[in-house]
Amino acid sequence: MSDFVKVSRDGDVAVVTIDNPPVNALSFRVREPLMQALVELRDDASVAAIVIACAGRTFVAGADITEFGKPMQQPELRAIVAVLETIAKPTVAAIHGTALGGGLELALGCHFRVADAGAKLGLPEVKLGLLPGGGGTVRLPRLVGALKALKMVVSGSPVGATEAHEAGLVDAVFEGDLTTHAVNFAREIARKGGPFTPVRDRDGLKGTDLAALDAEAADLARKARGLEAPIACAQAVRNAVMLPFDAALAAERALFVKLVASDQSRAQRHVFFAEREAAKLPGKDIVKRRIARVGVIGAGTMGGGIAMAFANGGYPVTMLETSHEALQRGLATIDKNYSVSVTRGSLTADAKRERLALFKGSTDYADLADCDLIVEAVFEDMAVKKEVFGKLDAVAKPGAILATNTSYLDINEIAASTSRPQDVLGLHFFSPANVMKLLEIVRAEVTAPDALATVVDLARRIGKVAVVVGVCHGFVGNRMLAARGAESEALLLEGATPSQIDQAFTDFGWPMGPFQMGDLAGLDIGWRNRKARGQTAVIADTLCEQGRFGQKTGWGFYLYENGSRTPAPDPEVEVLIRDKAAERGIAPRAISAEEIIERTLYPLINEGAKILEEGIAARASDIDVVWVNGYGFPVGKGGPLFWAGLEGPARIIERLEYWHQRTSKDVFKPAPLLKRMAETGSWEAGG
Ligand code: T1G
Repeated sequence: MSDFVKVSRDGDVAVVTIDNPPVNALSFRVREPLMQALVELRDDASVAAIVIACAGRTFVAGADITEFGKPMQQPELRAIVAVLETIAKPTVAAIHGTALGGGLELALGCHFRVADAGAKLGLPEVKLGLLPGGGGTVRLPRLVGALKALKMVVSGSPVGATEAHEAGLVDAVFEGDLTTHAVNFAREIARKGGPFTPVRDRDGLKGTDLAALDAEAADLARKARGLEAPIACAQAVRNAVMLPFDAALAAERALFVKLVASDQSRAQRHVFFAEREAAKLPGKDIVKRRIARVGVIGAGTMGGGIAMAFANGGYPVTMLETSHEALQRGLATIDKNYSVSVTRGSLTADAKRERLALFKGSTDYADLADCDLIVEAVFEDMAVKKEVFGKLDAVAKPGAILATNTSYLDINEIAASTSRPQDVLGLHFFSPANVMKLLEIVRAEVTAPDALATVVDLARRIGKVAVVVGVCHGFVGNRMLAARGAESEALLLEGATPSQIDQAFTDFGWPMGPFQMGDLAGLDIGWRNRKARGQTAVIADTLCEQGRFGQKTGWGFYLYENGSRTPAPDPEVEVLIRDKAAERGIAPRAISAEEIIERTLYPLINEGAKILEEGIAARASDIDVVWVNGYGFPVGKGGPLFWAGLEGPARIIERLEYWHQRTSKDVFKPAPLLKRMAETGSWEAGG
């Protein structure tokens, strides 16, 4: 008997309970006793059936990701599943919480799977730059069909118990005491008698429409944006259709071994743990404040999205606007956004009704008096912010957390304008706030630890990835973005075109380049920000002076015909760029994609190093989480500071010094911490 695998009996049914908190990962310390238990129970004639269940909040959430990259200790999951399939008596997996990756593969080794009504089942390995390595790509199609399996394996998204039941993945769904239901289910099956067909022999592949499968795979491949894992996943499912079972299993193994050693998977595993690390605050067991109702000031694009993010998390929201018209406009936009989700099928009409019922509109600050958290999302102007926080200070209840959604203003100054600076912090959402996962939480100098801990926990409850940062202009994300933006503009003047630069970024793995992104977000936002700071960007400013704000005005760096979102190069912009360059005596020259990446991403990394030196970010991995979740940095590269390790810090410094010499620009002056990282290989200050 082991601490991690316990065997109990309910009459002639044996229950094997895995107990490896927090998520019952299939670590070696679980696999070894599990294998032993299954062999013993297989050979124990007094046992008529076997149930595999888990203690704690979830079924097995996968292989132990921390073991990857290290020599694998035997037995491996594949060997355990192979033994499971030699067991003649019925085996039943009892699934509650999540059965993910190796956890679902273990369950696929059983003859039957029963699930709690709230359970989720999936193979998310692709999100770690991997593919299922325990037979999932070969067994799942035999249960749910090749097309369904392909979608599940390439998306990595789990399915609910009901959908799993409809698809044939689980045999029964229960409410209440799952283990008891599973034991009764197993006993009934055993009483009816076998033979019991292992999943490997099921006929789910019969009548597979290969053309449809290949079409789906091709469509998914187009969306992979340079990631290897989705392609490998599709190949493995196709192998399951085309090859005999064992040959397909061996092919899956070969693909797995290749991917697990890849830089992409190392990068994606880095991001997995970095997101969890980012939510850890210094100090133990800080008592969090109770958040029952949220107030949002401003019903514009950001305010509306923020309010939806909280309502989507189940929080009642009071929306405040200066006028009834503005309020109704904001609420109407929210209603429209939910209707779009219903039309798309990502939300039911009932859910829409439930969420809208959480909204209360007002034009009276007094109606915020019962809110535990109030988020301000008004015009980005310090005087306006201080006026709002002054009113909030007067009406908000003691202990309420007062948050600003500013994306660059000094939060210490805003906090100091109230009588309760310890309750003030920044909640920097990214547009659209109800969609973007990142939440940059800005701690001001005197923000109380319990206020911080409360909003970090709240972020997780509304499905956001939280990163805590300090106060500086632009915080972490926008400060680094400014370094990249300035060089993007300089490259235009020196001869590159917006399309050429954007192409270099999409080839690198970004969803879109800086100029398409600018047009999507609206060039006027950056313009207002630069004007507020007395800064200029000659080309972007000129475009804005002409009313070229991007998609929202149908023209920006690109043209958007008749409201389309497809950017078309605009010859007038290229003429404008050449004219501005000529005015500055800059002769155009050919610029390579390599130079574009070098001159935009190396300064970005360098700025990240400075941010770490200043303690604005607590960890290098926090900066990676900000860029992957807030700015579309390719997850397969792990974020800018992880990528710096792959790219080679010595090369980055050499090229920064080269450009520093040529341009005398500070953004190219290598930061001391970057130099130390090149020597030590670690971003940790003491590394
Ligand atoms: N291995 C190791 N540690 C894990 C882990 C795993 N599979 N899953 C979670 N943890 C740690 C996590 O780092 C955190 O640690 C703590 O558990 C709680 O996690 C052969 C190749 C299950 C939905 O991809 O998606 O199987 O920070 O904060 O929000 O084919 O964890 O507290 O120190 O995320 O409640 C496939 C990964 C693996 C699922 C729970 N499985 N996990 O979410 O808790 S590859 C996955 C999750 C594989 C096989 C292959 C989530 C969760 P710490 P948490 P949560």
